[in-house]
Amino acid sequence: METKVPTGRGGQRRVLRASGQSQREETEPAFDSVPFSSAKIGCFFQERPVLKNSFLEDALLRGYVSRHLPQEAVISDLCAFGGRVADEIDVWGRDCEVSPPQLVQYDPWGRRVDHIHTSAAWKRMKDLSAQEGLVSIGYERHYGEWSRVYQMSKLFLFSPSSGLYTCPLAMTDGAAKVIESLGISWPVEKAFNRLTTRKAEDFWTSGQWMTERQGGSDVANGTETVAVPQMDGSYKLYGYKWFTSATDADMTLTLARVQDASGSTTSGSRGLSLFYAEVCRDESGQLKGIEVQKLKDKLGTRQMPTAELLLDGLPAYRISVEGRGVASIANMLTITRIHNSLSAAGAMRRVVQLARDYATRRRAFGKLLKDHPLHVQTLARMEVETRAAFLLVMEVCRLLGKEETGIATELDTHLLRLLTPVVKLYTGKQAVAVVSEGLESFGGQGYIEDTGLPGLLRDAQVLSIWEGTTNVLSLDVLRCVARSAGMVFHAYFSHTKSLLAGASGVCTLSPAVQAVHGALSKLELVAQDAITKESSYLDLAARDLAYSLARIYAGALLIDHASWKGASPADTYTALRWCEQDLCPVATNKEKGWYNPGTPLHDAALVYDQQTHG
Ligand code: MFK
Repeated sequence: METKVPTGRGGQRRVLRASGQSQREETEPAFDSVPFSSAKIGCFFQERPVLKNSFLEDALLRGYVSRHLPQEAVISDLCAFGGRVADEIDVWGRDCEVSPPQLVQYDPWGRRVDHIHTSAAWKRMKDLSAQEGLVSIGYERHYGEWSRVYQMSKLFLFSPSSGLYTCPLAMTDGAAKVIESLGISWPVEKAFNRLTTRKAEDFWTSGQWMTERQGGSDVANGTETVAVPQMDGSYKLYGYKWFTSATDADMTLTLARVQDASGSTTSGSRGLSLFYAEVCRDESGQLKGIEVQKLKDKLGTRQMPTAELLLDGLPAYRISVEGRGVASIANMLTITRIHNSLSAAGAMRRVVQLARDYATRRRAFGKLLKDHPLHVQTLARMEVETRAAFLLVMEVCRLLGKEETGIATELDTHLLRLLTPVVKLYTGKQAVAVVSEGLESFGGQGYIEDTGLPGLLRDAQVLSIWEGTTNVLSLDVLRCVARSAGMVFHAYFSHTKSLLAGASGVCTLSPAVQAVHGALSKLELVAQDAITKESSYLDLAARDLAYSLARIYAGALLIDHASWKGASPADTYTALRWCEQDLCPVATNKEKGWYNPGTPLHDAALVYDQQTHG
């Protein structure tokens, strides 16, 4: 038992403590002058990083939009949306993370129901996506060839706060694109209207169920799902879809092999057709033709339901010519890969924005982090990577917009085909590196779950995996070079040179321009030499080739942006710094003999080294 007596002099207070029958008087420090006495948690609290309007905070995005799409309506919409993301939506995104989806397979009476319960915030994201036009802007085309840039700029602001709702939007956009390219008619006309509406009550999202048990890369050989023709011209699908993301979608596009009258199917890519199916329930409340086997336990992207599905007679319609499934779904892959790249750039931008804000609040070694040049150097390196990623992504959006409004030249179309996998693979890798570095800039707090920061890294890790891994996409680059008989390269070289031409009179940029010209010359030599090489040699060089294409092109884009009349000194500095790196690693590594016939043997001997020592 103790009694506190008012504070005496010197910041001390007297305390009467009971001791047996008597009382003794002691002194102890007063709370207001000595920390850790009463509340025991001290009185210093680190200020958190503050998310501000991501449009106003992003000088490059604002510059890019002012340059290419200076319409007042667009700028004010992006500005308002950037504010909404910070003030309202970001909290919903966090709710999606802390309230992940749950699967209820059976009702209390034992009936199979397969309900995927998602959070209220996830559902709000769906309504918001329709109302803000996050898919529809790309199809309304009010801004002609720049409509995609507008749509993707908005998604860029949304992505890191979206609680991964950008994933269903990517597939929704991809499905709309496939339907549009195949023809908007029965049975997909209604679906197209719903995918591209601004009315929340009508809006549908789509899945893209491509991956089966044998894997998601080698789709041609890994797809076992069969399509059994029905009397009315429709099909029933039977198969096991191993990795279906955003499984709460209203419809899906998926691949299957049509069974002939004898029950046989055609193997390989030629046997695959594309199907459209609605995800709906029968009168008893059961999913029609689908059983949700389980939700996947993933490293990140936990906000979003990803499931294993048994297709057990799923009613579907074939929407491609028989055997043209892969070629038909390729349009979806183009769109989802662009969205993937956008998410990568968005994640980088977010972590840089938070880190630079934090550096104005966090004090260490006697000064704010922003006053430590080494810290700011690190942030500047992240900023350079982020700017390059942003311009790469916007470039594919620009080309996509041209293609969709019928004004793309043949070279533009080749360039879009080449750059889509290149940008996806490069930004996916950059995102992991930049977000990881970003977490470090918060010290230990970057590793603490409820700051929301670690989720950025977990979610970034998927970006190099889904929609084609780095190696699968590098090989896709080789395939599109071969299929176009080199035309994609021709488009690449000519457009890169035209980007540089605009900067020829800008002397501050000349070291960067020279570096890109030099790298292009090296790349041209590698390409000429490659024609004479075996495919095994080319495969080994594929990843370095893709990286070279990305780095050189990003250099040209940064230079082009820096030579625009509205550019800032920071734009010039970015271009110079970017172009100081090895822009053409394929030439560098070729010189080292990395693709020579003996190298794979050495690689394998190293990887499987079993030698015991001593
Ligand atoms: C935040 C946003 C993220 C979005 C999240 C979505 C989550 C969903 C999770 C997943 O679904 S992950 C599954 C991802 N899987 C892939 O991305 C597949 C990776 N594998 C490939 O890309 C392979 O290269 C491919 C399956 C396409 C290879 O299949 P094939 O049958 O060996 O293709 P082939 O023979 O090379 O090409 C067949 C046709 O398609 C050809 O047309 P033609 O017959 O007219 O000549 C090709 O030109 C065409 N094609 C193939 N790839 C193309 C393409 N066309 C355009 N672009 C492409 N990329």
